[in-house]
Amino acid sequence: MSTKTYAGIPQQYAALETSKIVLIPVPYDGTSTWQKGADKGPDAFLDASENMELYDIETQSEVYKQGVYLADAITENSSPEAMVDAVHKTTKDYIKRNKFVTLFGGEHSISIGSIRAFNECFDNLTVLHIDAHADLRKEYEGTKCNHACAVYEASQNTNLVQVGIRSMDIAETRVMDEEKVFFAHDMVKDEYWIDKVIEALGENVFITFDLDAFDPSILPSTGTPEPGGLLWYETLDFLKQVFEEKNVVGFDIVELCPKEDEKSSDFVAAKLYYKMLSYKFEGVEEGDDYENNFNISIPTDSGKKGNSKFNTEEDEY
Ligand SMILES: [Mn+2]
Repeated sequence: MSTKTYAGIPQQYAALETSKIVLIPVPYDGTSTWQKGADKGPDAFLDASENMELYDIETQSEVYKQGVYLADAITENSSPEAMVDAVHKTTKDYIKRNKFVTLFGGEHSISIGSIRAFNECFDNLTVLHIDAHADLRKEYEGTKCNHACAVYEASQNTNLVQVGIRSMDIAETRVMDEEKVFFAHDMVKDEYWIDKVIEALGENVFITFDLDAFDPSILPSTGTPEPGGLLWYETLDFLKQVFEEKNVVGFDIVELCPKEDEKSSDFVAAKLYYKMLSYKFEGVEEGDDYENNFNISIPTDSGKKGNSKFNTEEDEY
């Protein structure tokens, strides 16, 4: 077993039993269509994280002390479907261990598995999809598990809210719910876009963050960059409000495609991840218990609301 820890944090903050947070790397790049290299994303992200300072000035916190367990990377790549199944199973396992589960890709197809797991574990799930691309194709190049299909399933069975979109195929307009899509060209002219997005979200929110949502000027190292994206501080403002006002149940970050001579993108990804954790655990003491409340609405035998700790009867996986 590797002794490597997330961001090089001391082992005492990295054990599975005591960590509130789990990080699952998914170095998968099986279906990307243009620039390859998203499989190198997790390692570049982890390297940058090790070189990052771990005191967050804004929240005055050191969120790593809540415990971050670095799970074994998911390396299943025999087919896109097998990879999605592996992500789904592993994600669900850690949710059931009462962890705050996060994933780092890999290309966006990994999110089909993570969203499926969260949707099974949390009621009325909203998927907040931050991306340059709509990713609403039902099938692409012979599989439903292509990166271009990342949120099609979510569009059918969750409250899908899409933010930062500026590239799509005309066929996707038939699937898209325009009421819940925030196009980049509208956002730039609307000072209230953050409030409007938050209004569209339900209580339980899973965030899937494709790094190409950022403007290529601040994050060029991604497979399919698109001009006109989000900048750093507006993204943080937005995320901070989402974490404050909603119950964010987990998140994934995907599509870092690192380049040897361009390290700043790796650091943007590392910092984004750490910021999201810092917002999630703002005001939580190290010694406080963490309860992810998965499936809390499923009645127990006594008819009361279930406590996730005792809600393991559907362990068929
Ligand atoms: Mn994208």
